[in-house]
Amino acid sequence: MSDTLQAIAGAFEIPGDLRGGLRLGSGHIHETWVATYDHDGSAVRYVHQRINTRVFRDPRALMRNLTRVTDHLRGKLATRNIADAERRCLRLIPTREGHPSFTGPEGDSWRSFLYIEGTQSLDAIQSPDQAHRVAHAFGVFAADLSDLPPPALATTIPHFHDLAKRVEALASAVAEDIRGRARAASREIESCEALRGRVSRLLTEVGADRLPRRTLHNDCKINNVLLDAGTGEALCVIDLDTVMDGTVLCDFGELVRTGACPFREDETERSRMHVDLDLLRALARGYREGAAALLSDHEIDALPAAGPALALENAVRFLSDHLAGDVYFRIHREGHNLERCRAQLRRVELFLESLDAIRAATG
Ligand code: GN1
Ligand code: MG
Repeated sequence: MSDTLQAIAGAFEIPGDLRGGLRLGSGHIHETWVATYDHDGSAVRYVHQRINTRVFRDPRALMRNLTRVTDHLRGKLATRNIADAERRCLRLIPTREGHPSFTGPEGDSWRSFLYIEGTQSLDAIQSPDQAHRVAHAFGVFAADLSDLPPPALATTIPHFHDLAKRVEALASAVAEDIRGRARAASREIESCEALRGRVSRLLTEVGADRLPRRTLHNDCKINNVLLDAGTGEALCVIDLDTVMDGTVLCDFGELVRTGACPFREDETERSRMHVDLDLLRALARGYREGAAALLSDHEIDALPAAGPALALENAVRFLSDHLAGDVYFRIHREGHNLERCRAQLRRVELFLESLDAIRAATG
């Protein structure tokens, strides 16, 4: 077991002794462990996470947001009289001093959650029914947060979904080219530019800059919902770090980028890349039904622009990070961020090619 884990285990309000821990590998940002504790002879599992403070510069503000959001969601569950409410909302475990996070020996920030047993998350959607469930969970999440009492949540990452700023950052990364990678990525750099023009026109058409701003999840990747491993029911929305002010395009865009394109985020085989309109239709129906009366006609009409916009935003971000030397997204091999970028650029093209069908599927 890692010494790191051993060192922080005692800091949290967790009864029993640490027995072991496993590193979870799929997130791009934080470092996550699942740890087992022996509590009077029974095994209880917790999640420990080292917060990436290069990405989240103010971990205290981040944790204040999380506390408010999970308290609010738990209040909603209480009014619904649901038997297994504990499996439907993340439970933060405070430190022994009563703080939501712990500063470790190296000055790093840690937080802990109760592990929700008997659940799984999906890296690929298998059926329209699954798509509907996942999207519905994010829709309900948005509706539930629509009456979060003021003040507004802290902005955990400034300009997170600001495409113009992301494009500017790419231009700087190209100009600086600190790893000498720009030449070999010239095709992708050009594609980003060309697609940016088309996506911007689409965003103007749907009046994206006039969309209402709401408290939204902002990172609705399909694997950010836990499903019951037995019944497949969508139980709990996770990864609440970017819950803050946003527009419906950010939520729905991430949903369709990850849920309607049934291939890996870093797929390299072009023939596998396609958009599944049945899945997209199910995602739209699920999100709209979950959000119920929340969305205005303007927001619903804007949904077709979401996929192209968010796929492009991610392409630009992956490419910038590739050029900057892979300092933001965790990579698993050389050139990984460039591969991710290419697969996002292909998503943008596919979405743009299917725009009429997408309009029909989201309306
Ligand atoms: C990151 O943390 P994770 O893996 O759910 C990123 C998202 C990107 C996504 C691309 C805080 O999400 O914005 O869309 O990777 N999160 C942050 O897969 O930057
Ligand atoms: Mg995330």
